[in-house]
Amino acid sequence: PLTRIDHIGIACRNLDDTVEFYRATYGFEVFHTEVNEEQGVREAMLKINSTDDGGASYLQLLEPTREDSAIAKWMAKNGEGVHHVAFGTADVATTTADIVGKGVRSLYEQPRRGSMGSTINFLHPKDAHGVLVELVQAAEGDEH
Ligand code: CMX
Ligand code: CO
Repeated sequence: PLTRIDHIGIACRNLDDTVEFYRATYGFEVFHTEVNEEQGVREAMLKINSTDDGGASYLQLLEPTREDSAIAKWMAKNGEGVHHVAFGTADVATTTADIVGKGVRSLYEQPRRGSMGSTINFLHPKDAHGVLVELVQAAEGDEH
């Protein structure tokens, strides 16, 4: 089952400027930063709250690292803004298979690496009422 909003993914042109906006405007601090070359992003995770499944909810600020990345292509069309919604699960492979069984396409055959050692998959926005959905299994022992 899906048990939390794990994060909301927000595309931005300049990560440092956007991090500073979220700090100065809302008081949200950076919890973690990393580069994910496979996804073509430099990202900052801002922790918003813990969740009752033992996990947490974050904002994920995403700056593209290359022009052919999903985020760069999306921003070329849409500009900055909300890019995807991520739901948390204890078992991303099983949850993805369950949802694929309901007729929704996943983007990957096998889960890939996400933020903070998590494993992730995505659901196609055209099968999900226009929302790109990410499914996230937190790293082992990484329940906050
Ligand atoms: N939300 C909603 N709809 C979206 C979308 C999004 N984020 N991205 C694309 N779409 C829609 C487009 O508007 C388009 O619709 P129309 O055909 O009606 O115009 C359709 O989906 C196809 O879009 P496209 O621009 O042609 O883009 P692609 O098909 O090449 O890629 C997608 C779309 C979802 C397959 C690609 O972005 C992808 O593989 N995403 C998963 C990986 C990812 O997003 N990584 C970055 C985040 C990493 C992280 O969270 O850790
Ligand atoms: Co994400």
